[in-house]
Amino acid sequence: MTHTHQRTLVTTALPYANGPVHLGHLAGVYLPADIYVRYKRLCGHDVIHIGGSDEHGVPITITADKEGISPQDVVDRYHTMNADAFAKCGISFDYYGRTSGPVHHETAREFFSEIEKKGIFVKKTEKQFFDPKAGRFLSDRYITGTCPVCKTPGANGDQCEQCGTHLSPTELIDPKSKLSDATPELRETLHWYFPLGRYQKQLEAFVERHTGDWRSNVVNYSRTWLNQGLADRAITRDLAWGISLPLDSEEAKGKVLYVWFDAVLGYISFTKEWAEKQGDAEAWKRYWQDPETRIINFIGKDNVVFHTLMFPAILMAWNEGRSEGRYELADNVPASEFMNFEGRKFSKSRNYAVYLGEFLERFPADTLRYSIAMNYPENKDTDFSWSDFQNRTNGELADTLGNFIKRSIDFTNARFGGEVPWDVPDYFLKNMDVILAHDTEIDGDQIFPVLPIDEIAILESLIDEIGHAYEGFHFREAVSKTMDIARRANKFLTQGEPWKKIKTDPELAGKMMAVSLNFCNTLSILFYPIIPETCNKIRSMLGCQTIEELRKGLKSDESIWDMAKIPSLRKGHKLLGSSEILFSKIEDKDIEPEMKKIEALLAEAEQREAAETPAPMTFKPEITFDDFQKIDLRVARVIACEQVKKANKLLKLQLRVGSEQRQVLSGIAQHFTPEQMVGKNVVLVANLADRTMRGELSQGMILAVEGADGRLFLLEPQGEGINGNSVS
Ligand code: B3M
Ligand code: ZN
Repeated sequence: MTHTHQRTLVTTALPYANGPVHLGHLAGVYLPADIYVRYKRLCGHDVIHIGGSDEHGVPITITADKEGISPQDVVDRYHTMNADAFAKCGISFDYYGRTSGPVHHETAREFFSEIEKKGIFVKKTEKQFFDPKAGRFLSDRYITGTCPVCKTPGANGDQCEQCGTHLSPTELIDPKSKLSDATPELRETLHWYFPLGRYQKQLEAFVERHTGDWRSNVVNYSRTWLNQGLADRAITRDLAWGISLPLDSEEAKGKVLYVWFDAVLGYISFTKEWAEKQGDAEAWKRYWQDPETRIINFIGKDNVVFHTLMFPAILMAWNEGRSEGRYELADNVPASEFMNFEGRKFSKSRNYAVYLGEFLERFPADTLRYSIAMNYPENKDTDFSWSDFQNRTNGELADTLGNFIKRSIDFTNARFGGEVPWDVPDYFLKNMDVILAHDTEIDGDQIFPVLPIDEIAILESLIDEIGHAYEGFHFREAVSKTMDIARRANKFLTQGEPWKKIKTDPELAGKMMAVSLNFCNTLSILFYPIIPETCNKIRSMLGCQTIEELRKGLKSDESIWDMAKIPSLRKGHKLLGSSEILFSKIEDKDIEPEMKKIEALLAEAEQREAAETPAPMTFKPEITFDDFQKIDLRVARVIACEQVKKANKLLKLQLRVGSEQRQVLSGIAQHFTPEQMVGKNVVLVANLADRTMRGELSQGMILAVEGADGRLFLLEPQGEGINGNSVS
């Protein structure tokens, strides 16, 4: 594994201070990042975790208007709420900043000035609605009117909620300002645009360089944008809330930076604030301007292009023509998929969410951290549920881990005077498989029970595997392998039955307890990234320092992680002498009110969906039966499939249609991999004129239907002996 001893800067997407963070945010971004940095700290690596609140943007001003308070009040409320919830959840930020703070305003303006000075921005005048009463330009969301499509009043400037049509505010009939009820006027306004296209080549090279080590979703989203060609993006807004432009000119008046332009720079501002707090104001440069540092941006999939294209482009613009003070680009952008809850997407606007702070008022953080880590949406959306939470807490945390630790400690306290009764040989933990599987002798004694060999792996290599999984951001793999070790330890104790052996062979029972206690110590290290509070409780019962105390006493490159591989509790080591229950079980009655609440939310959502009259159906003009008969639809089978080079939407399919073979190009590459396609039955329009796309011949098309959230479903006929037959 390369890189492991380098300096690492971890950032997490800055949640808008416009609402409480929910479990979906935690699962996709903050928990994995925290697990990662805790793992790195255990290893003794130089790592910091920088996060904070995104406190600008139009939705915050809308909330403020709705509640009749100032935007500052809104962000103060949610910044505090979210920082508290994260702290309660054990998310160990080295710094949690705010984009409304002075250091950030200064940093963002410095970037703007630098890019302005170099003449990189493009200025363009456009017509935009202006509220003459309020004296303000209006963003789309501030305009309402009658929908031009379904004629319903109260449509928004960007979309009609009644019929779902996407609108631009100028299309509304009888537009009104939401601020004052005035009829808005179109006025000319000037905006600064960032010419992303200027960095097209550099950005392509950047994405290319990381293809292979970045997740495929990250590469794919970025490529889709790159392939369309990068356009100019407006980076200023006519808005009263945000970072005003560092220009005195008349034309810059009343304008602020577009929220995404400033938000990504928050990572840098907050690192500066962190450095200041360390008493080493220049320290931030080690993390941002040293090629030896790895920068990792944890985000959700909806934020990918801002981090792989826009943020890097801003840094490229800064770096242009500079030999000093150059910023480094991210090494990895681990973007998560989404974690759903009880089968549905979290949605703040639809009020379908379980909020982190509220959750932690009822259940301990570690139970949540563990259950969510096991549901980490690495490559696909996952689903979390109350029953999942209950089962994992009761079965894995309480019955397996908790039970093993408590029995080991209680039995030692009761029968061995609270002391480790034996010196476990160093090689022991490393060679568990051999020892446990073969009833092998240690020091001449046949001591341990036989376990089936496939149940046991070599502990040291298992610990290394877990470390590799963390380094590769494979959190579910790491966590489940960690629980496997607890399972093995528990089995060792359960099947070894020292409580029986103590009557016939107390020395053997003592050896078994010494092994178990060292397992407890090992687990208190290995589980630390996932359930830190519990691990320190275990360590206290074992009479050991907390992980944080232990870290303080070590040199920076000494690895606590590696200490999990050796039995460090020697003979005579004194335990605390008492124990506590680590996880209380979750009874049905504990989660029943929560389930009821979810049911109510689901019912509400369904009602809302039913109430939203679907868009009026518009069908194509009538055709005759003879017209229909002209279309030759056939069942075909995909026998080979590949991605079309340089066309990330297109798959090239080879189809078997009865005795013939056809080649068809289909724009489904973002929905299906070539591997998924091979072997499928599809419906082929067999008599469509040939076409050439991207220099490749396409002989027909295959049928599919779009579902919710833009998902695509193929028509896949089922049945024996249907290949080549016509569909009618
Ligand atoms: N606040 C969007 C979001 O919360 C945005 C992220 C900023 S990261 C610099 O999804
Ligand atoms: Zn409408």
